[in-house]
Amino acid sequence: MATAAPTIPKKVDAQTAELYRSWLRQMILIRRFEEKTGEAYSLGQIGGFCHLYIGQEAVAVGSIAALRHDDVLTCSYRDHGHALARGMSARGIMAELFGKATGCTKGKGGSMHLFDASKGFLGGHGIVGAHIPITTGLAFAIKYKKGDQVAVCYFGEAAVNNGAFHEALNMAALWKLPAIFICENNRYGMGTALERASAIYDISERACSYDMANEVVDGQDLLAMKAAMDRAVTRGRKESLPTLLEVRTYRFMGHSMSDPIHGHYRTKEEVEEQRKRDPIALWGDQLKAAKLIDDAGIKAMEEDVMAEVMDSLKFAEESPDPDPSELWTDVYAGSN
Ligand SMILES: Cc1ncc(C[n+]2csc(CCOP(=O)(O)OP(=O)(O)O)c2C)c(N)n1
Ligand SMILES: [Mg+2]
Repeated sequence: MATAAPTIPKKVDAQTAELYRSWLRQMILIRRFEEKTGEAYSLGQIGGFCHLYIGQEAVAVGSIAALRHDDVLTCSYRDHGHALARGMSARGIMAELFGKATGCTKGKGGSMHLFDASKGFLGGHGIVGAHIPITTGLAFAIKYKKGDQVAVCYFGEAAVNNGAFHEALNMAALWKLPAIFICENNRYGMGTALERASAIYDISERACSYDMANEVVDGQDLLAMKAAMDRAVTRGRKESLPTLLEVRTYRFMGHSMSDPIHGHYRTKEEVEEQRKRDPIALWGDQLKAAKLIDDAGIKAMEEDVMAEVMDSLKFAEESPDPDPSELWTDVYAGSN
């Protein structure tokens, strides 16, 4: 790892303590939300593809915590966690998964295409790597308009095999754009031509023939993720320079709902070993050690989160299907 792992300072003011607890709540929300998503999918309430983010929560929560509301981001189809971390409502996301009219894109996008321009959340993209050049374009637009926002792109390590990745990073480096490329290296890229896992390491070494700052980050460590992202955001805002973060993480579930958790291309032992570094448990333990929360506090948080998730489920179940005439409308017609 490039830098020593940051820890919670000895003295934390009340506002920071609240912020730290809110990150734990966000991660628990993503976890419980997706567990319910998995159940609803198995019951046939959710159709199409559905990729869970369980195990990777600290990446989205830690990095999005470093952003401003007017920054923009794109991500892959594994997008529920990023959308929740960005503050999109559990109701709007769950209804979208159910294909309902009240979903964040009126039921037109589904799991892989969550979108909310008002939050700078520009998708949810089903084509591996397609959103990487789009993000370079977003960063170009920011620089062209003399803004100080950053454009962030989350993608899996298998996207690095895509020519568009190299073009997009090359241009961002040459044009000195405020882009942050976050490679979520969860070790497996499924659904390749050979239908087998591609364990790919050292993305940074492969990718950084480009003139761009890069770091390898422990994605299960929330504070490490936040600190690396802070550095990348400062570089983007103050110097208009891009960054590549290769984040080492792991997904605890299968690639998608049709993929087994283990047995096919990874062993039960491997998954169990990785589960020992569950990002939620790690952050919860850090907060407890710093006496910023106790077991009763975590229990109350769990209950509060569960109420929010169950509310989103009820909302999605009771919401109407989109009217067929919606086939011809544009969710964002008239918006900028
Ligand atoms: C251009 C393209 N090729 C193939 C696919 C099929 N596909 C869907 S997910 C995936 C694996 C991607 O793995 P990775 O980028 O590591 O992301 P992860 O699923 O691990 O989050 C593939 C090959 C696709 N969606 N788009
Ligand atoms: Mg992967």
